[in-house]
Amino acid sequence: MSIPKKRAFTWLAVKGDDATISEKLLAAARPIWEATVDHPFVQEMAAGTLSQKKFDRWVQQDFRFVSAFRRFVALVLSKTEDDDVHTHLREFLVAIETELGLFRAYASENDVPLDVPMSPACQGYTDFLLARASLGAYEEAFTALFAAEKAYFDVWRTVRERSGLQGAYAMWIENWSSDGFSEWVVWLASTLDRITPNRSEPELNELRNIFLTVVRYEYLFWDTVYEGDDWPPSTQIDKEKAHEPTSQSRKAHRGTKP
Ligand code: MP5
Repeated sequence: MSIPKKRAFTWLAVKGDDATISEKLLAAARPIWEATVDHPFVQEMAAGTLSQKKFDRWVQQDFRFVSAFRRFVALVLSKTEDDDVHTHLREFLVAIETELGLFRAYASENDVPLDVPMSPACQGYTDFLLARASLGAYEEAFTALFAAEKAYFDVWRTVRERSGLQGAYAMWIENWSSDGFSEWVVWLASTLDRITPNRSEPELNELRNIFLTVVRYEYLFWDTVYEGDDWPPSTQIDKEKAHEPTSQSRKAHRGTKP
């Protein structure tokens, strides 16, 4: 790719002219990325000190996220006839169903309701993804997919590097930090690089904006489940519905998890 000497967007030069698009996007997002993989939720999960309440809030919101995310993935798939992309995204959609099964099993075992409203962050994030995949170009939607998956992998890989595969969260850590998931994320990066050659600076800048927005939402997602940020009480529609598992319904499981 030839880049004009006088650049309007300095991020293109972050890693030198021979860097791939995926490398440049990651370099542009580095400060938010570092804050995300070092978020207190991640630190406490790795240390085994994360409260059950916060973990369950993550289960609830991630279940809602993933349920919407599969529609996003299906929209990305609908934008291309690339055989390799079809093969990978179809397999990914099957894996997502398995993942939703893990959430359902945990929720039923621990009496954690899954029919909770999305938090403002989760709502904004999934709406952003669905809008990009509905209205944006294929490359834009694919950039958002790469960002979301890579961000999740790096968070869980960080937890794994710090804590190993042990304790109450081992199954969850393994799910998003396995070698298989690592290969999937590498494939996403190389496919993004393959489908975005010779882009103009305005087009690259749009990909950058999408990438950074997804990364910001990833940070916000962790922050929200950690802090318990919800819609302000006066804006809640169904005040009867508990957003969190009731202490009554949790009884016997408490002692076994952090
Ligand atoms: C993913 C996720 C990864 N589960 N949750 C958030 C907030 N971001 C990314 O998606 P998947 O389908 O679990 O790989």
